Amino acid sequence: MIASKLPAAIIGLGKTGISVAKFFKKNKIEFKAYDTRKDLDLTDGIKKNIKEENIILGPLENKLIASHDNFIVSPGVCLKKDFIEKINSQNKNIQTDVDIFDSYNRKNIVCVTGSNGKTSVTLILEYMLKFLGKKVAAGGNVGTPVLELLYNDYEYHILELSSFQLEMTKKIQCDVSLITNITPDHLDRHKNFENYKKIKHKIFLNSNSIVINRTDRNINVKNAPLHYSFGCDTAPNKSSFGIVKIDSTNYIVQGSEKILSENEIKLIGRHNLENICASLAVINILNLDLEKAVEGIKDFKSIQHRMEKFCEKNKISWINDSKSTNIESTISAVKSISGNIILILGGRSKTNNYDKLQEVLQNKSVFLILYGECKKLLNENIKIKKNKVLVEDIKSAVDEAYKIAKSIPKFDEKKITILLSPACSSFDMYSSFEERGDHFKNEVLKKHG
Ligand code: UMA
Repeated sequence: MIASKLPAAIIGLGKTGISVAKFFKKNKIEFKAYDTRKDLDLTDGIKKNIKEENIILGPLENKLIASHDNFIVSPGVCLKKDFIEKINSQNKNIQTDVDIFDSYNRKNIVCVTGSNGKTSVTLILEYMLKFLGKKVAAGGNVGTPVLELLYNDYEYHILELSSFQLEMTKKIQCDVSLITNITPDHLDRHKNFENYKKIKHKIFLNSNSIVINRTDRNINVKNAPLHYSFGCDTAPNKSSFGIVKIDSTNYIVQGSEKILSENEIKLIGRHNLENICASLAVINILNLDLEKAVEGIKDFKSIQHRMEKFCEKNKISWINDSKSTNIESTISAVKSISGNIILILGGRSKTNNYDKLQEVLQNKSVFLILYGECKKLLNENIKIKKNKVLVEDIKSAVDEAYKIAKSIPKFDEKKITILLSPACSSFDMYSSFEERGDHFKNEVLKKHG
């Protein structure tokens, strides 16, 4: 795994870096730990796993780089950083926690990536496998660093891998891999869409079999190994899954056979039907009990921060979809709701082009509340003339949303949904989308729950 007399260097002391330090400590591998943030608070997790004399904060100088052969880099560290260029120019070995996981040859590994829906598919798969009585764990971008999975004997490992994690990972051998969909995201880091697509496709490189979204033209697979497919259209054969609408009800089909109706599940939205299709394709390829997995998913409730209906009172439903940090994800959220929608958008913008979102909003009964760093940009770019308010923060957005909901005339029988689906990242005010979602839920429950 680490073949060198010099200590390894861990870069980044967030969740990933701490998990690598813990793993090295357990396996008696010498290391030093770096974080380029000079004022980093040494958390309990850091102090517990790393001796203070082995922690170096601030810029990573050439002299320090020369004292290591192996660098284990956290996903938040970008390839363009000058110290990464220096490490490469000194021909040192850069790897990730996923590479270390790979070197342990675990069995039954499913890798999931995609611009949207990857966490949902990961959690749905974990749930289905548990329902089937398997010992399973999910890790990676979903929140538990992959190395944490090595401390138990799991039968199945579901790894959610983001483009950040795939970028510097050399190899991940898996049984099944899956890309949910690809739309432009994180282009500030990955330079352009072509490069982003290439990074996502790395997930297929060492996979025994793959699951393809046949309706996404950004996913290209030549000479695919054994593959099954899913999509939001009809399913072409028995090894594929799709969605058909019959008498205004959506059904999941396997080939031509209806296997699940949207009315039988608790998850909201057509995009979640697609996520279930993708997961069932994996269950099928793994040769597991598909019928039982379908039964199991009927009880699966919403996932935190993803179309999470957490409060319903006085005919008003509150939904936390803080995980929607790009336009496509917010579009799916809005499309999945009927009736009056009070939509909270805002945060740190990733683009100047909101045309596609505007198009969808124009066909809906929607009130917009724009908050945060990019509220003015959104206001200029989403040209719905009325029903739009600008506020400073989430707290004011909650108050404003409630006021608007109350002002909708009683004779309007349509249901009212207040939806936080920001289409932007949370980094203007929060350290993560989870923190933003939790704040939103707290504000709502404090006042209106
Ligand atoms: N750091 C440096 N130098 C740099 C950049 C960062 O030293 O140039 C340091 C920071 O100061 C900080 C640490 O690195 O102390 C943070 O590391 P990190 O950003 O890699 O974050 P982790 O805490 O290790 O969490 C990462 C993922 N974060 C990112 O990819 C940004 C988590 O995904 C993931 O759950 C976790 O590993 C476990 O695998 C979060 C995420 O935001 C949910 N993902 C993005 C997304 O979903 O859009 C990709």
